[in-house]
Amino acid sequence: MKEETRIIHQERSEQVETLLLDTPQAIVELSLFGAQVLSFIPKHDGRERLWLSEQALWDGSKSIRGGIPVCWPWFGAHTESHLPAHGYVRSRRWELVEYIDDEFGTELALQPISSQGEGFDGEAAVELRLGIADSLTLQLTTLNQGNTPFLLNCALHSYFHVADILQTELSGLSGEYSDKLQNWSRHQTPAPYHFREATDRIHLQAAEDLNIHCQGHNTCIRSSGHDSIVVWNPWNEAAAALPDMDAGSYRQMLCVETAVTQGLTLAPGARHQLQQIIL
Ligand code: TA6
Repeated sequence: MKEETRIIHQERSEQVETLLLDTPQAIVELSLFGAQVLSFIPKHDGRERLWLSEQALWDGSKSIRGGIPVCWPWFGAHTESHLPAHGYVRSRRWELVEYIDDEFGTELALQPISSQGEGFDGEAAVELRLGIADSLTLQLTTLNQGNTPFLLNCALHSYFHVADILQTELSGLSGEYSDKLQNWSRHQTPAPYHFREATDRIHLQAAEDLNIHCQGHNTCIRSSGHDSIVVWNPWNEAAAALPDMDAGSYRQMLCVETAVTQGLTLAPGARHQLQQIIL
């Protein structure tokens, strides 16, 4: 008989309720604030794949620093500068709308309490599906429920844990990237891809299979439905300037994000699915 998944409700704070899912294959912590996965530990190797800041804010005032924030319906800054970066659903409450636990694994679907917000005129339904097995699958689906097309950008902004960024290599990327730290100028992807300074890049090719290698460990990231891969590490100075990150903690993290950054037009009735699988 299949071992059952155990679900423990936790309160990180009054504002942030999380579900600890102890499945036969993995342990996952999921915050209902932002539908943000905070931890993914496959049982076959017991290694945490995600990074979560020790200084993360749990007061619901902003998105939690770490895990997998869901950026939607825009990525980065909005043209209206008073609006939050990366959209509004990462700092909204989501509800669990479906739960399946069978021999293939554990599956959950979540929807934000509302998908409408300032800065976005579309009539959209958005859903995040999580599949927990030996791997973690995240599927972010957007459906245009209105009568007019809208422009969509979005990302699964994953923070991966690395033992030491100075000994980390990222493989699977090639072609050009646009560098936010150099006024968005274009550069060739380095090979091998190592990290020695602040890095904030939008890789413009939709690479499907990436690997983060560090000290003999390998984390695989499979993406689909994207037009870019975003790679970010703030390094010590920019990390120290953030209210929710320690200066030294940049050494243990690397963001590799499956993203739509170049704007996708979704016609009435059309559906878009952004997917990231972590192994
Ligand atoms: O995805 C990279 C990035 O857009 C960086 O420019 C950096 O600012 C990071 O995301 C974090 O953004 P946040 O709004 O969560 O502080």
